[in-house]
Amino acid sequence: MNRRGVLTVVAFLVAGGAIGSFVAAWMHNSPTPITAVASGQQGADGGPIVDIKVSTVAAVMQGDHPNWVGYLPTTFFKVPPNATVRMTIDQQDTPTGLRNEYLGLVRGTIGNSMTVYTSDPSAGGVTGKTMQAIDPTLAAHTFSVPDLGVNVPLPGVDASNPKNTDNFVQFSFKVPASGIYHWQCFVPCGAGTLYGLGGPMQTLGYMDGQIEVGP
Ligand SMILES: [Cu+2]
Repeated sequence: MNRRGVLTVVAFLVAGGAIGSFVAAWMHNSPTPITAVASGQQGADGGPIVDIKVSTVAAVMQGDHPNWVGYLPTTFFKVPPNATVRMTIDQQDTPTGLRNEYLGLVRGTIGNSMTVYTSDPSAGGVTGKTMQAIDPTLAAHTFSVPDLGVNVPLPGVDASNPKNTDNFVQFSFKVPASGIYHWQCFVPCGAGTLYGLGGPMQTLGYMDGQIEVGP
């Protein structure tokens, strides 16, 4: 092979390597997760009880898509093995409604129930309402982990009631000893996209996330 042939081969190899490493870096790039906060309490099975607090908002107002609906601060969670994860979701969005009414049922949480508060329960002095289902047309989002059988419909705020700016939804669910579990919203809340299922509904960090179980 002449010198020119060798240089051509080398140029192809260098370009291929650069493209490959770019693709690998892009595919393996995931945001920093929220690390669940230890409560010091133990569940009935002896596993730790940990807390995760997130908000659902109509527009995230940051990043690449400030107008998209999303869970804040992120949808990536890290929790310890065999934990009972106690979620508190500050739900601030109005209803869109579910297409599949079955998802209006609370399933897979401790007691197959959730507790809904009209103000932050961590501030105290507020009594929650324990619920096992909501009217499917009133769902703003869901928190659903199909592999763990978890589905929680999050009631939308009442836009006609200026006092109802937040619904705080609290529930707990168990995770196994290890693994990565995908979670997502099942309300077609991606306004302006085909059937409401595009954009934020298809994108990790908005209406899709993952729960990493590990030490
Ligand atoms: Cu949603």
